[in-house]
Amino acid sequence: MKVNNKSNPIAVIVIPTYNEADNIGEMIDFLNDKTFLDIKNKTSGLIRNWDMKILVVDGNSPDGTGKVVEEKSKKYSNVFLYSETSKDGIGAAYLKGFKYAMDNLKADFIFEFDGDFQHPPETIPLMLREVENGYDYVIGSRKIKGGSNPKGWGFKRLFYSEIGGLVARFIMFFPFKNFWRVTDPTTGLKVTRVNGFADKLDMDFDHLYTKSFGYKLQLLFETLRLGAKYKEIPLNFHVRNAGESKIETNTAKDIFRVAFLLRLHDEQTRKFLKFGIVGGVGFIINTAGARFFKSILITPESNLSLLNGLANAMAAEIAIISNFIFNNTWTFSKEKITNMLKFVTKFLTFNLSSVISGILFPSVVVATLTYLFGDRLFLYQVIAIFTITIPLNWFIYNKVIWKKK
Ligand SMILES: Nc1nc2c(ncn2[C@@H]2O[C@H](COP(=O)(O)OP(=O)(O)O)[C@@H](O)[C@H]2O)c(=O)[nH]1
Ligand SMILES: [Mg+2]
Repeated sequence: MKVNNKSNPIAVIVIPTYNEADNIGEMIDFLNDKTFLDIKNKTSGLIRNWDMKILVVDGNSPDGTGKVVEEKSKKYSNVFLYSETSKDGIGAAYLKGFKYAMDNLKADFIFEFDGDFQHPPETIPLMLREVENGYDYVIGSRKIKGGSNPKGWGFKRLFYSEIGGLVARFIMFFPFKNFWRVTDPTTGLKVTRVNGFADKLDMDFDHLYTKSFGYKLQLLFETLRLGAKYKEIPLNFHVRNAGESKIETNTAKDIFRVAFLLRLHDEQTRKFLKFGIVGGVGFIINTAGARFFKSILITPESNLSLLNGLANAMAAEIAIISNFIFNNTWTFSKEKITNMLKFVTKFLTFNLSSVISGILFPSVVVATLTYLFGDRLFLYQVIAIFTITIPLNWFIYNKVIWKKK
C-alpha cells in the first residue's frame, strides 16, 4: 500500500468511555497540551503535519463523562463527542466511533485508545512514526521486548493476559505465520489506515461476534486478512488512573468464543482442511491402489519386489492425478486452472513436486532417522509427512501451482 502523501493527514483518537469522568478531562488536556503539541512542534520526531483529533464515544455514562467532554469540546475545536443512548459494549462503541471518524471527521488514520491512562499517550507519536514509515496497522504489544503489563496486576489477571493471549493466538492463527507474528492479540492500542483497511471493514456492529471486549480479536483478524502491513511496538500498559475496570467476568470465555468463530469461518482454514482431506484421500488411493494392482498383476512367476514397486508407482501416480484434480476443482476452486496449456504445465510441476515432497525428501528423512535412532519406520513416516510433505505441499500449492492472481 502506498503512503498517502496528502500534506496534512488526519488522525482521530477514538476513546470509548463509560463512567470515566475522573479521567477523560485530564486525558483530553494531556493529549492536546502535551502529546499533540509535541507532534505539532515536531519535537516527537515526526515529519508530516498531523492533524490530530479526539473523538469520545460515551455510553451515556451516569457519572457525567459526556458533560466533561462537551465542556472540553467548547475549549478545543478538535474534540468531538459521540453520545450513545446507552452502554452498548466497548466493541459497539468503537465501531460507531470509527464510522463517525471516517464519515464526519475525514480520518486518514484511526486510533483505538483507552481514556483511563492505561495506554500511555507518549506511545501515540511512536505509532505515527511507523505509519510514516509506511505501515498500515501499528499495534501496541505488551509481550515484546520493552513492553509490559502493569506491576500491580494480580496472578489471575496476568494469567489471563499471558495464557489467554497465547491460546487466542493459537486458535486464530496456528500454524500460519500470524501465530508467530502477532504477540498480543487482545491489546487495545492500535492505529489503522483508513484507505484500504478501516474503510473496507464492515462497521455495522451486527456483524461482530461480540459487542464486548472480544471485538479486538475480530478487528485484528479482519484487518490482517485485508493484507495490512503490520508492525508491533512495545506498550507499557499502566494501571488505571482513576475509576474501575468495566471488563466483564465472562470476558475470557467471550474471547475464546470469538477466536473460535473467526477461525471456523476463515477461508484460509477451510482451504487448509480441504487440502488435508484431499491429501488423506490421496494416501488411501495410494495404499489401496497398490494392493489392487498387485492382486491383478500377480502370477506364480512374479518377482515380488519388482511387483510391489510397480504396483506402488502406478497407485502413486493415480493418487497424484486425483490430488491434482480435486485440489484444482475443490480446494483451490477460486484459483482454478482452466487453460489447457497451463493445466498441462502446472500438472507436470505438481507431479514433480509431489515426487520431491512426497517421496524423495521423506525417504531421506526416514533413512536418516533410522540410521540415528533405530528401526521405527511408521513413526518416521508420520514425522516426515507432518514436517515435510504437508508444509512443503501447502507452500508449493499456494505459491506456485495455484498462486493467487
Ligand atoms: N462507550 C463505552 N465504553 C466502554 C464500554 N465498556 C468499556 N468502555 C471503555 O473502554 C475503555 C477500556 O475499558 P476498561 O474498563 O478500562 O477495560 P480494561 O482496561 O481492560 O480494564 C475504558 O475507557 C472504558 O470506559 C461500553 O460498554 N461502552
Ligand atoms: Mg482500562
